[in-house]
Amino acid sequence: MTKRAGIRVAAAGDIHCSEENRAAVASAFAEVAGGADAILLAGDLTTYGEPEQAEVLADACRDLQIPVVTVLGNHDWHANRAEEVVAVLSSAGIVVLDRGWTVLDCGETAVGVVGTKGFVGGFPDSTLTDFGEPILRAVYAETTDEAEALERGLEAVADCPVRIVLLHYAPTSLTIEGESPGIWPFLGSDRLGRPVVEHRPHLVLHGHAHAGTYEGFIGAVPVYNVSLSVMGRDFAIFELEDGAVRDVSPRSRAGETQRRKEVQ
Ligand SMILES: [Mn+2]
Repeated sequence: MTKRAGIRVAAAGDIHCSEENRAAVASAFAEVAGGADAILLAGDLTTYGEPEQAEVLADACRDLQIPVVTVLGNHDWHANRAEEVVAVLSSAGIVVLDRGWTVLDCGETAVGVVGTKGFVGGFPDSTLTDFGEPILRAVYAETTDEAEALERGLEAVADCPVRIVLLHYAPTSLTIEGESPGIWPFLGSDRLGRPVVEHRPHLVLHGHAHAGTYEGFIGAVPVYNVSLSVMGRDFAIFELEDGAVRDVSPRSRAGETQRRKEVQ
């Protein structure tokens, strides 16, 4: 690896592992690990949340020499076996953040990663309010809890020279543009973006919106939707140095986008 000043993180979301893409996932991870200091995954690691599908990702990561940090996505909950999925991933050394945070030691740079799945709730003009039936208010409260966890995590890593927020659901509508407006309330919530406004991490990553937009921002903070089908490549690569973020991703590979059209 050539010497460089900043640190490099590789990021991807909505990998949707299963036996069908085992070989492709393994080769993509082995390849990217040679040019990155860490891999960050924005959830929907599996197709339906089966532990056997998580094994595919675990096998791709087990022998890597760089840290892999992830959050879960809604797909990883579908079989209601999330605890087993997390156990499989953890056994391979993957750090699963759920309303949590971790500090990675990347050479001489401490990288604080604050991560949680996030949840639904919508954006201005399409927001779910805290009103009415208990079950609907419970949905609202779940998003509140996710946002508060981001707040706590960002406070915890405030002293890290590099701070990154990792989500599955979108914290801004800018990176879901391209999706049908009718489903925006299910793609994320701007309430997840409020801790970002206040704490100004260097980089925010999310997935989930497969037909969304790659690049957006919250205030001055860059936000990237790293869903595979948005990127049309296996990973985005970001270089972080002196508070600045540079997208140094390789060009997309022709033909990969179509192959990855899947439901959210
Ligand atoms: Mn999803």
